[in-house]
Amino acid sequence: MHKIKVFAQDKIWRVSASMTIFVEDVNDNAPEFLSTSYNFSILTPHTKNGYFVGKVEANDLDEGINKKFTYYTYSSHLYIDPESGEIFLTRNLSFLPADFITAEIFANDYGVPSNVGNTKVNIYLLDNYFESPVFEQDEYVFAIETPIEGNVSFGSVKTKTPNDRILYELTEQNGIISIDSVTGKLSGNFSSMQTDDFIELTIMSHDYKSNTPGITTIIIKAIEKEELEFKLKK
Ligand SMILES: [Ca+2]
Ligand SMILES: [Ca+2]
Repeated sequence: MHKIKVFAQDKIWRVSASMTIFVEDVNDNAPEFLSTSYNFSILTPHTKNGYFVGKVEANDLDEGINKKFTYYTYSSHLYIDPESGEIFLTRNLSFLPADFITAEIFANDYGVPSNVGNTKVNIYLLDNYFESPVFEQDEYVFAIETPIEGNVSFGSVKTKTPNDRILYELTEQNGIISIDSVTGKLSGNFSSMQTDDFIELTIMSHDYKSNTPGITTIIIKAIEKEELEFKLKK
């Protein structure tokens, strides 16, 4: 919004008027999906027309009409609710030779010209669920030299039989530690940690083919820098 004042003047009179100009939002953002790909699994006996697969979600950073969008897909196997992003099967898939289907999902905004965002949906068709993904260690212990500033990566966790479907997740957020859900790499911002402080957290590994997640514990101990050097010398 801009406010301006306009003057008009002849030899005798001078008049002015204030104007307010509203600048409409420019549609410079495409709807963006929260994830670049989504993995879902279905037990084969459930693959019937109308079966609820899962939900995708996108956001558009524009305003007004430029922010509004609808979901759609060209897949003949899937229907997506244009408003909610909920995905349903349109047919029985048990006849398929593959145990896996993939589809592209789009979100098209109402701006002129409009913008399109996209994501990928992978759906695994299973005869039964697999066992839970077990971590290589029941407990991981990490030492952090204090003082330490900024966000640092300090290690990683891994399951015994890694596959590209496993997702790692912290069971609680403490605002210090974060985990890469795909690689299991750990990072933290330890600027508030003092020597001898320690953090204990639980991490889950989800293979979406499994009913129950794998679980491990990480313990992070803050060690004084000199102490560590001393230990190394010994
Ligand atoms: Ca937009
Ligand atoms: Ca905009």
